[in-house]
Amino acid sequence: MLYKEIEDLFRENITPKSIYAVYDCHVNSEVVTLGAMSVKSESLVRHLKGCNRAVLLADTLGTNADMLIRRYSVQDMEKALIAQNICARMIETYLDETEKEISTLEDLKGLFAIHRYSPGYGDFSITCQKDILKLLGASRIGLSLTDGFMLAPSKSVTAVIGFSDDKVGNDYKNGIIFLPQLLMSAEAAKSAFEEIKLFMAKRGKVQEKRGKIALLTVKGDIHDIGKNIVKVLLENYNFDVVDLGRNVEPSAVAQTVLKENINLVGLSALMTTTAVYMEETIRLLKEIKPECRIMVGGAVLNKEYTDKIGADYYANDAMSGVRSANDFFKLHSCQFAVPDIYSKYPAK
Ligand code: B12
Repeated sequence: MLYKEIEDLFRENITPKSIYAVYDCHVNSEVVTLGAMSVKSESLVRHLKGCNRAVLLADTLGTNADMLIRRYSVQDMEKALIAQNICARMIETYLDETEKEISTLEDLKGLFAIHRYSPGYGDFSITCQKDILKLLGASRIGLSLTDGFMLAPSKSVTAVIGFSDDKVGNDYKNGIIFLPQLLMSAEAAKSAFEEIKLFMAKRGKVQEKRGKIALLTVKGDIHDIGKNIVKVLLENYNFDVVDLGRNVEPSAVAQTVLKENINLVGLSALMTTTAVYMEETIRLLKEIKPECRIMVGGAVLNKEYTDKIGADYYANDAMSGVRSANDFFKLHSCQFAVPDIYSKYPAK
């Protein structure tokens, strides 16, 4: 009863306001850029990876909420605590409503939202509130900052919402679906693409392949779940994938690359003990076909290590692999002549 009474009082007296804007989102290995704002934050980079658009938003319950809480704090501590709780719930509900409104924007049509992320989460510094408020012109809804970078009025929230065209990838990242569903959706998408290809072939519209890629798990390693996901996605994006399987000798990779005139190779390694064979494979490929580029992935790797062993692209998930392949084939015309030396590197 008391709860309801206080809640009604807040509903009658508060005037929630929100302000938001859509920006192009650029994410490199260290920095996220949204409009005129650049943020160096590992956790934000991880969160927004794969997003091409992002929304900055600020919501507030307004000054009356603070005033009522202050009044209760002086008169009755129990009521003050209930009021705090009601406001926390109200601002979350209001944020959800704002988010619904944002998802209908014409600029974001066909894109899927990643859950909102606020300054103070991970290493996304609260000092960034200053830039967010400035960019949004948030003084128009009465928002300002204290010296300690806290929002005033206090029942206010700023956040970033990333948008990308990869629904399944987003849901996996958000913990809504897990590995089995990821694999099932990859298979479902593959079947759908097969149907589309058949349909187009019947109508005489065979889609041209976007480039040939050799893909494999390196010598000594039999883990191929990740590699297979990468394969399905690359094929779905119309790349021609030559799958060499798992536990593949460096010389066998070299032979295929020369024989099929392949200029992009994807290597997977899941164990520290097999990462060394990744290095060996890269060394051999650079020796026999210097123009060949190598993208690598697998849970044990990181960018620092893969730079050291001479990889050209590092992908921590399958979609990043697709993006690397896109970048590569955009940059390079792949009409290289077939060299005649592949017979020198027979598979063992
Ligand atoms: C499933 C699994 C197995 C399965 C493999 C089945 C299969 N067909 O792949 C089985 C049971 C056979 C197995 C065996 C072994 N395993 Co195992 N295995 C795992 C496990 C649980 C999951 C790996 C996985 O599939 N992840 C899911 C996929 C989707 O993720 P991913 O491979 O990283 O791929 C993603 C990205 O990395 C990226 N990616 C990956 N490759 C590439 C390539 C390119 C080009 C690109 C662009 C992107 C990309 O995209 C993918 C999709 O987003 C891991 C533990 C873990 N949680 O990682 C241990 C793990 C990898 N296994 C391990 C070990 C030690 C072994 C064994 C040696 C155990 C044993 N004593 O027998 C053997 C290996 C035998 C051998 N010679 O290879 C260790 C490795 C430790 C280390 N740091 O070296 C791990 C880390 C477990 C542990 N914590 O100890 N394993």
